[in-house]
Amino acid sequence: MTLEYIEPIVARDMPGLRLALTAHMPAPYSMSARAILDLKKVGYVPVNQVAAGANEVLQAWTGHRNAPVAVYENEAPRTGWLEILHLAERLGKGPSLIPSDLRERMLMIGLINELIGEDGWIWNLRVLMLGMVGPERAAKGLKTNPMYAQYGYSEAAQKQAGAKAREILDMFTSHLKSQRDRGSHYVIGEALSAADIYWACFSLLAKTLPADVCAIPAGLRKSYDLGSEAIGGCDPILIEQRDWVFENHLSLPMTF
Ligand SMILES: N[C@@H](CCC(=O)N[C@@H](CS)C(=O)NCC(=O)O)C(=O)O
Repeated sequence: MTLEYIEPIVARDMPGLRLALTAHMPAPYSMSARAILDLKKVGYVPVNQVAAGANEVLQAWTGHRNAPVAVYENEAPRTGWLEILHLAERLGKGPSLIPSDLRERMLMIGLINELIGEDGWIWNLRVLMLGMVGPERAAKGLKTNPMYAQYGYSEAAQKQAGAKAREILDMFTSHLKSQRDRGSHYVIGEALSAADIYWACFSLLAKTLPADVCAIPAGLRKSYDLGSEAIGGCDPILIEQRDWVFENHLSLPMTF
């Protein structure tokens, strides 16, 4: 089952929440924004963003070329995971995905930021993957594919990317192990939080899901797998964790 994406030219004049998504692939920033909104039972109109495309109309409407972009009524467009999470909390219902305990909240925000924020695990993994085509093609990419410049690719960045990504993933692994030792199956404290959802969605970059539950386009699957291998794979606890979250709090197969 695929999602029905509305073109930006139509969506910009619609009311309510419009959510630009990298269409037809399990792009984790987009998938996680959807997962958070779905869990909070917030409806939205999926809007088409073309991966690596110029996305002129989206850019003119929202000021952003990439995804996700959440536009609620006539409010300013939101693109960061934390602002989209806060919007979901404001518009949605059910238990909060943000811990009420201050220390847990700080830990959750810091941890998610390390995993998916700028210069975090996924950011560096992406730099690594963009460079996997070799320096010559990557140099060409800097001129022809907006993702290279937008996501900080350079030969120098690529050289450091693997170690930076590894360090963060190792930190997350030891954090998860200490949670299990404390008897909790959740990433933060003893309840479901946004950290569980982000990890599940982004875990595809640690290990892809089987084709029957996630029909990733072949090229993208290869690139995700090679990226993960390049930093030495991941501890099984990270995969057990995401499988458990999918089983208990999210649903499969993934649709996109
Ligand atoms: N705005 C996000 C980052 C979004 C992002 O990295 N999006 C990527 C991954 S889904 C994307 O749109 N890629 C396709 C493209 O750049 O065309 C943030 O600040 O956390």
